Amino acid sequence: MASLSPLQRYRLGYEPKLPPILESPSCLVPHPQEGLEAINQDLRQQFPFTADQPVLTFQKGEQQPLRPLKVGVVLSGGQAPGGHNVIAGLFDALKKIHSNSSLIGFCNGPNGIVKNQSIEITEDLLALYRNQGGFDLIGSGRTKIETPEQFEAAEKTVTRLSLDGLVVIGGDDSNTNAAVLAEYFKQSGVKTHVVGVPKTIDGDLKNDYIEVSFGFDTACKIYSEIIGNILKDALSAKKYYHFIKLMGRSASHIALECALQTHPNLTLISEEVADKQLSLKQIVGQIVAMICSRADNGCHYGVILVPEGMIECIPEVKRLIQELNHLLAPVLPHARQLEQLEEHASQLAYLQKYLSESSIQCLLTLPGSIQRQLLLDRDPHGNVQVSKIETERLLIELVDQELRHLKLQGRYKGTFNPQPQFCGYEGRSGLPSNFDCQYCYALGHVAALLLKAGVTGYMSCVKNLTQPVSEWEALGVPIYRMLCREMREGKQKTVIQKALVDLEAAPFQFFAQKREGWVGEDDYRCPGPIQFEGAIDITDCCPLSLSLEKSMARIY
Ligand code: FBP
Repeated sequence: MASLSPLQRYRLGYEPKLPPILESPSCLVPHPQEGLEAINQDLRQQFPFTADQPVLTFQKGEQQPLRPLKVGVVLSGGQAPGGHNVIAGLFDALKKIHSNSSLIGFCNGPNGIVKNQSIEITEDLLALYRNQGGFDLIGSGRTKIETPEQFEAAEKTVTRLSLDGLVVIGGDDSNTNAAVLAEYFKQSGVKTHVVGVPKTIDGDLKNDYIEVSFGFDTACKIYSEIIGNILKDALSAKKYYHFIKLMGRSASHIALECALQTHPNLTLISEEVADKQLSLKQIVGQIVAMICSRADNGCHYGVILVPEGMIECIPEVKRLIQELNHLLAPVLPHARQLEQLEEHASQLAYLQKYLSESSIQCLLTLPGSIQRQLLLDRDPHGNVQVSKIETERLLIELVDQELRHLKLQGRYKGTFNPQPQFCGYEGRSGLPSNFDCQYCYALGHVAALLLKAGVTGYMSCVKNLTQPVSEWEALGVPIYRMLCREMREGKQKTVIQKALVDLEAAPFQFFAQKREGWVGEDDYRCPGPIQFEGAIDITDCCPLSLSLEKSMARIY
């Protein structure tokens, strides 16, 4: 464990509030308004043991004599602030169930389950991680348990450790994996029950039962602080255009929330790009139009937010990426042959033989540095690493070209000094906001209580999050109910569908009403750093987009 700053040390002592139903002895009962009619018949065959289960809610109950539980926990995927508090909530709830309960942490993600690498999480160890950011207590990883050998290895591990339960803290893929693992253990007669917890800063694990995934709130608050500061700097210096790329692999929830928090001059939303089928030229045209209209008013500065996943939503780039992924798959010889060609021009000539005319045209319009990223920066499956493409630099280069062109024609008289920025990893491991500390602590409790009740294949859920913690509701929801069949990489797969920004819903509609004003008005807003002490509407507030969804944003 590294040294702690005074604030980190202070936060160790923070006591997250719990909804009253999780404080007192409780029992689980089927949710009165939730029947089984929503069950998807196609999926039922894949989940014969865990399909027909009800949504569960909590009721006050009698304290029963209980036995100790031995539970494993794993962190899966990218970091999200609050992960340590899920573990703390789980640990504290297990100890309340029985003081001899124990918690085993699997190291470095699901691979720790496959390889049986684990540590016991004790009170002393956990005491150094309460309310802290990061996933460094046990680490995380992106391995998926999918092959028959991996399933067998997982079974061996949980059996050898004699686990009553396994808690999987992860995003859509990891929770799908949790449902499959629950079914596999049940079919194999293994006693270990599996419960999932919804995590991802991207905010795209969201449905009727999950109002927001944990980590989204803190990450957006960290990014919004940075953006607010940049806006102030832009307004003071009046000389730079900042192009800020924001994390969010598929959905633009982060970009939308940050735009609502800070009011930059232009925010691109991937879902709108996809919906309107905007070409790269049209997107560049929008930015150029904004810069020209501001220049007409004597403003040669501004801020533009760009979601990380947007590049894949631009129709012609999407087609190009799909063709490249197909062509450069490891089973084919092209990737190796391409790497052997030293000259970039020879690589382009090679590709010309295999890519469609429109994709070659698209590739040639991109700056050389982006072309190289598309061709060489690939994951082990041969796929383009979309999140690594520097979209902010791509836009800067294309906007610059267009402005030079307009200048030559005498249609633009401004100066364009661009600054690229990326808000990414710094948002994933910061000190969690009070909202995430409390939400995660409650999620950990719900996970423990679901395991105590002996159910499997469930997701820990907490709702009514725009209200004070005392009014939060706890639920156990069969993960199965969130699953669907979807085509991914040319194959039918069982997945939890990613929740993209809904262009009809209140957060986007509100943004759409306001954004025209933000182009010229400099209505910049500085949320400042996350506050842990002070007025509760500043310290404990939830994401603005969530408040808007529930139509109760007071801020505007
Ligand atoms: P999860 O969906 O696993 O929570 O991760 C999300 C994310 O932070 C994305 O926003 C980003 O594109 C990606 O992880 C980066 O992944 P990596 O850590 O592998 O660079």
